[in-house]
Amino acid sequence: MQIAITRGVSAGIAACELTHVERQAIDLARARAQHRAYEEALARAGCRVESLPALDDLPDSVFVEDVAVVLDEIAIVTRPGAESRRPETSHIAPVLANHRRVSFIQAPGTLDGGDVLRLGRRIFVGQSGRSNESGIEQLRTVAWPYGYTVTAVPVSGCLHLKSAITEVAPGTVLVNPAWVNGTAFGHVSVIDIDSGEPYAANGLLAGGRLIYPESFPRTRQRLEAAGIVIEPVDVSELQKAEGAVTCCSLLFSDQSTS
Ligand code: CIR
Repeated sequence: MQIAITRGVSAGIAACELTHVERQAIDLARARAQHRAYEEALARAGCRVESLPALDDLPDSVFVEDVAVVLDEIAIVTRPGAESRRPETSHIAPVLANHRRVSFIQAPGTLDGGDVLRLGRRIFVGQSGRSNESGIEQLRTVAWPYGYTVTAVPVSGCLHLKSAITEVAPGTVLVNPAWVNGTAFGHVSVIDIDSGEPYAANGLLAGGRLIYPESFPRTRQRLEAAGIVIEPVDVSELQKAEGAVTCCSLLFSDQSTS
């Protein structure tokens, strides 16, 4: 059984951080409806969804992926690169403590969970505007005793590593080659996004299917041609906040039943 931790959309989402995206009005009611549908997609994929209440004074707090990295053995609460997001961490730490021993990234380290791609025992971390050398080194120190390698990967043109690459089937990654070099990830099969859909590399693998935005039909065709089963979701309002599908959950195995 997989657990998916989510958090409701903040009433303050209009004040979200934006780096590569122009600010547009976000329809809060629609964003919340889309988020509920996303939670339903996780439940259909067999996840037990732990839905946390919205934090209205923290605009980006729906993007729970960024505040922690959850391994089978330990949870690491991050120190997000955007200062406005750091108070989110004190809200997630006690929740994760119900599931894992918790450790913390300390200053001067910064790390966003959106930069952390785990492929089995190999962890790749984007050298983005949000995650720095100290944050990456601290993650390495915590994870290596459990047998994980941690490799820093250059990424450019996008917010996070997982804007540019995600795992879409076991051993298969979906890549935007304009933002990250797909050969940096060792022995994996690589599917390139359609170049007309630059934000299309972010999909969320859950329960053997891929939760994937409706807005990338051409890349979706490539995924389906590779035999990947798609669970489509409309996340258009969350995309205006520079979010995607991995960023709205923390997905990990329930160790109490395994
Ligand atoms: C931010 O800039 O932090 C938010 N507006 C978007 C975060 C999206 N997170 C993710 O893709 N992991």
